[in-house]
Amino acid sequence: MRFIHLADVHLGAQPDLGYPWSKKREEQIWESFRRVILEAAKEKTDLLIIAGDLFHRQPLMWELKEVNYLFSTIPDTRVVLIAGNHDYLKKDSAYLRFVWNDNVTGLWGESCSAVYLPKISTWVYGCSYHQREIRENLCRDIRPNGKDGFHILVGHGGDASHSPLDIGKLQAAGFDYAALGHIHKPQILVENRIAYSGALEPIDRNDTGLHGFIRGTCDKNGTRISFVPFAVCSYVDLEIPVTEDDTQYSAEQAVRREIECGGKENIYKVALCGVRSPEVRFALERFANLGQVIETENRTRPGYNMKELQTRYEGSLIGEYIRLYGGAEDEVERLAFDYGLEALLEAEDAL
Ligand SMILES: [Mn+2]
Repeated sequence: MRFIHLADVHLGAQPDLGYPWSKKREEQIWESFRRVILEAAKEKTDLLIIAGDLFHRQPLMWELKEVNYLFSTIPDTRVVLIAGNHDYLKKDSAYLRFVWNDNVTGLWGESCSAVYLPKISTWVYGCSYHQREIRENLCRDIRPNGKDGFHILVGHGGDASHSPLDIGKLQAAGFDYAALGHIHKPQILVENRIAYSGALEPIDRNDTGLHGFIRGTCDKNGTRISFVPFAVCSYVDLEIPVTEDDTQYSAEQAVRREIECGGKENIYKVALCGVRSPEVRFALERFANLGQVIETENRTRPGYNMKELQTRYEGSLIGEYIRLYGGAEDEVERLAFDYGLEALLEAEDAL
């Protein structure tokens, strides 16, 4: 039995609102979902599991129609989905009114229930959010029913206000596989047994690293899973080391080069680090125009020659300042010291 485990697609999300690429990102999320369906068709996937937050908010009727159309293109794949905290089942949720294709099952109950899929001898267990927050562990008491077939649990949550999980107990429950959603970073918690697929596409700048889905099989030898990178875009922490030889233009060139290598489709958080020449000024806003740059930060230190300064300014306010505060080891204190020294030297220059 071959399955694909997805979660946190967040259709309808508009990442990085206000940035020029926001609309494109919104479309990429839909497009990646469509590509997964094509992938399921190509791989002849038996079961597509969607572990919550398929939508970023309450789904609209036209959105469900689009999703259901895509499901109708894979009639031999059984689709099982639950609602998460973002697309939770409000009283009048369109999820409940919608008439789904034959191959689609929503586990909409507030507590765990199971559906049996005879063609693939598989039981799928799960429940849905009926409110934004759930403080008890929804999976606590659920066990495989002991009948023949594979037993798969679908769950959403894992933090204090969203169904906190007990991984040890979940493992002891004895499911062939637990397909989890809510945490956007993909992670295999127990090898071949319990995993977060992570968000299909990263949804905001905190979702750094690779994103995609989990592909797996269940057979008489057990369960095998692997993570499949699939997203078209990543948020990348880009650290640019500078030296005392660097200037604004040379640093810009380094950023350009890194973005070229890393992929222009990605979104970058640029941080300059290292020791800069005290005479160099970095205009951070200029780095934002070199690609899809969402953050810029200057973490460099000015490379003052302390000994030389102290000798030159001995007996003056600057010399005294260096003597008193120059030994700061804490990062924040050092930064404060640098600012102070810079201000004093500038004032000195202005005299
Ligand atoms: Mn969630």
